[in-house]
Amino acid sequence: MKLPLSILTGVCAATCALASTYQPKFRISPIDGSKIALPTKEQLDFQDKEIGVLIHFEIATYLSIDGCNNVPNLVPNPSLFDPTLINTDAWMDTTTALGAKYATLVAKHNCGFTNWPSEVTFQNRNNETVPYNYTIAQSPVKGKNVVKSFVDSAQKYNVGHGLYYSVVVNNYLNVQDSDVRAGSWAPGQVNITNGTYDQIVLDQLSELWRNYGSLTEKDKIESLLEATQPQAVIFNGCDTDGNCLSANSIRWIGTEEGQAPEENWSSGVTNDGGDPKSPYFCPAECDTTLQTDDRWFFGVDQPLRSIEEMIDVYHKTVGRNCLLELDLTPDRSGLIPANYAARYKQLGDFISSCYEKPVGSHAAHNTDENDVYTIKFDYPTAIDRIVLMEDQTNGQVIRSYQVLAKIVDSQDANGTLAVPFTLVSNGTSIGHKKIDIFQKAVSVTEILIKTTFVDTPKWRSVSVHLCDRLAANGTSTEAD
Ligand SMILES: *[C@@H]1O[C@H](CO)[C@@H](O)[C@H](O)[C@H]1NC(C)=O
Ligand SMILES: *[C@@H]1O[C@H](CO)[C@@H](O)[C@H](O)[C@H]1NC(C)=O
Ligand SMILES: *[C@@H]1O[C@H](CO)[C@@H](O)[C@H](O)[C@H]1NC(C)=O
Ligand SMILES: *[C@@H]1O[C@H](CO)[C@@H](O)[C@H](O)[C@H]1NC(C)=O
Ligand SMILES: *[C@@H]1O[C@H](CO)[C@@H](O)[C@H](O)[C@H]1NC(C)=O
Ligand SMILES: *[C@@H]1O[C@H](CO)[C@@H](O)[C@H](O)[C@H]1NC(C)=O
Ligand SMILES: *[C@@H]1O[C@H](CO)[C@@H](O)[C@H](O)[C@H]1NC(C)=O
Ligand SMILES: CC(=O)N[C@H]1CO[C@H](CO)[C@@H](O)[C@@H]1O
Repeated sequence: MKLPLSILTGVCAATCALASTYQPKFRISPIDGSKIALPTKEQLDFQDKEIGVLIHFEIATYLSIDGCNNVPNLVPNPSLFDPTLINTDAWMDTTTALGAKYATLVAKHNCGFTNWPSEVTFQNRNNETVPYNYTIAQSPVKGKNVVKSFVDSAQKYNVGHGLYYSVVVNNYLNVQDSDVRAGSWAPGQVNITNGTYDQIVLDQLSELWRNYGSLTEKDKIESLLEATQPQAVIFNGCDTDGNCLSANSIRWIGTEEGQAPEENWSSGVTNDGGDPKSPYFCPAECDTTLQTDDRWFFGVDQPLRSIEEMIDVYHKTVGRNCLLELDLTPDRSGLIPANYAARYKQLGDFISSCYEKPVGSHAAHNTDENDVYTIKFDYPTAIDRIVLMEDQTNGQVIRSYQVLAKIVDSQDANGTLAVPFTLVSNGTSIGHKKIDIFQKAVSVTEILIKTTFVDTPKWRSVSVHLCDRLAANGTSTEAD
C-alpha cells in the first residue's frame, strides 16, 4: 500500500495559529551550536518521490476560462460534465511514462462541483435538509465516480495517490475566502450559514477519507487528520510564524513557474528558498503546468511548453531540492490528449536516459579524514554534470560545497601529468538532490568535493553524467 498524500489549499495562515499543538523537532549542531531541523520519515519518503502529477479534471474542464477562481457568481451547469471516453488507467500510463511516483486528483475545485457522488446533506436557510446536489451524479455520466476510478488505477499502477479539496472557494455554496458571502445569491447557488459550510467541508472530507484514503485542513480538520490520516503529508501545512497542522508538512516554493531558487533548503516555513537555520524541516514543492500561461485546466488549442523548457523546469525543481508537481490535465473526453502524452513521455525519457546510469560507476568513491569526497576514474572520463544527494536522516547538514576536477581534455590524454584541480561547480544547499550542469563537457580523471557543514555530512549518492550527446537527438539539455 502506498502512502496516501494530502493536499491542503493554503488557508493555514488563517487557521494554523489556532490549531497548532505541533512543536518542531531539531537537534543542536555539535560544530557551531545552530539548530538542525529533523525530518519525519513521511517527509523523506515524500522527497524521494521527486515528481508527482496534479490532475485537474472536473466541471471547469468544460469552461473557456481556467476554473471558477475570481468569478464568484458562476455555477456552471452540471450537464456540461460529459467525459465520454474517461480512462483513468490511461492517466496512469502517462504518469508512469513521466516517471512520476505519485498522483493527486483535484476532487473538488472552486466551482464547488465534486467529481465523486457526494452524499452529504445539509440544512438550508429555511431549515430544510437538502442534498449537496452539485456532483457527478447530477451530470450526464451519472453512475460514474472519478475519485474511485482514479484511486483504483493509481493502486493498480503502484502510484501513490492523493486528493485535493479546495476549502477557500465554493461558488455553489457562495463561499469566497472561506466565508459564505452575505448579500446576493446568483442562479444555482444555495443559501447556507457559515456554520453549515464548515460542517459540509468536514462531512465531505470524512467521506473522502473514509472511502478513498487521503487529505486536508482547518482547525477541526487537525483532529480528523490525526485520527484518520496520521501519515498524510500536508502541503502548506505551516504558516509563516511556524504554526503547523502536522509534523509532516511541506511548503510551497512561492511560484507556479516551475523553478526553485538555486539555494533552496529542506527547512523553513516561508514560500521561497527556505532557511538553513530554521528548526522546521519542511521541504518545498514546486507546482507548475505543461500548458503555457499557467493554465491548469484543459484549454482548447492551448500551446504546450517545449521539451527544452520542461527539461529546464526539471533541473530547476528536482535539481534544486524541490518536489516537482506537474499539472496533468485530461481533455473534455476524459483522455490525455496525444500531444500532451507525448511531451510527458519525452520528459520522462530524457530524465531516465540522462540520469539513470551514471558514467564511471566503477570509479573509486571515497571520503578522506577531512571529509573531502573523491572519485578517481581509471581513465579520462567525459562528464557534463554532477548529481549530489545528502542523507538527510539526521537533517540537512551541508551548508556549502565546491566540486573540483582534474580536467585532462587538452593536457594529457593519459592522465599522467600533474594536472591541477579546477572548480567545476559550487553552491550552498544540497538536501535531497542538487544537479549542477557544467558550462561544457570535460574529460576528467579525478573529482573532489569539499564542503562546509554543521555536522559531518553523509552522502546518499554522488554521481556524474554525460548527457550532451542527447542534444544530437533533438533533446537539448540547456546549460544551467
Ligand atoms: C431555523 O432554525 C433556527 C435554529 O433552530 C431558528 O433560529 C430559525 O428561526 C429557523 N429558521 C427558519 C426559517 O425556520
Ligand atoms: C438541487 O436541489 C435543490 C433544492 O433541493 C433543487 O432546487 C435543485 O433543482 C436541485 N438541482 C439539481 C441539479 O438536482
Ligand atoms: C460569514 O462570516 C463572515 C466573516 O465573519 C461574514 O462576513 C459573513 O457575512 C458571514 N456570512 C453569512 C452568510 O452570515
Ligand atoms: C438567504 O437567507 C437569508 C436568511 O434567511 C435571507 O435573508 C436571504 O434573503 C436569503 N437569500 C436568498 C437568495 O434566498
Ligand atoms: C599516452 O600513452 C600512449 C601509450 O602509452 C603514448 O603513445 C602516448 O604518447 C601518450 N600520450 C601522452 C599525451 O602522453
Ligand atoms: C562559487 O564560486 C564563485 C567563483 O569563485 C564565487 O564567486 C561564488 O561566490 C561561489 N558561490 C558559492 C555559493 O560558493
Ligand atoms: C540518438 O539517435 C540515434 C539514431 O536514431 C540512436 O542510435 C541513439 O541511440 C540516440 N541516442 C540517444 C541518447 O537517445
Ligand atoms: C540563490 C537564491 O535565490 N537563494 C535564495 C534562497 O532562499 C533564501 C530564503 O528565501 C533567499 O534569501 C535566497 O536569496
